[in-house]
Amino acid sequence: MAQVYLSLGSNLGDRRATLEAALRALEAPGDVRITRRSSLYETVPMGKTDQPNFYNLVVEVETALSPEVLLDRCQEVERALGRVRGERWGPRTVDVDILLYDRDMVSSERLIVPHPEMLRRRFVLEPLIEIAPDAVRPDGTPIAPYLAHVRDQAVRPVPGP
Ligand code: GSY
Repeated sequence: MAQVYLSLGSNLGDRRATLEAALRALEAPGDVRITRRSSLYETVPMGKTDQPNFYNLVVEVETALSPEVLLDRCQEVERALGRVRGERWGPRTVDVDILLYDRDMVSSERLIVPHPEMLRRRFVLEPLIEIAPDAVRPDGTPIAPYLAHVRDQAVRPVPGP
């Protein structure tokens, strides 16, 4: 079993309900099990800024799936919940990204792990460090100190339902 961190984000429709549905759709007995989940954060959009705020969270999963097959699962969930791959940085019903897959490095046409943008994004680092304060990059470098460089990006925990 591999230990994997996934980042989820939504900025269209009922963002909380969409993320809950995505988490349910990701899990399947014997191949993906969510072992930890972060709080929900409301975050200011990065990239294209004139779009609604996102809700973001990070989950830790245990999986028997290879990175590529896990990517297939993530993309199936995005499609099932209505994401149409259009504008690159535009609004999306749900986005599911693989951040870390054990301490493996993956570089294929479809997938790069660790996620190449993760260390520059507070909407990823804040929830990741909440659930995995000791997370490291494949070379063993701790990830938590990177948070200090992105504190200017606005994120706030969303109060419970
Ligand atoms: O890559 C994920 C989609 N995305 C997000 C996001 O999830 N949250 C925030 N705050 N900005 C984003 N820009 C993009 S693209």
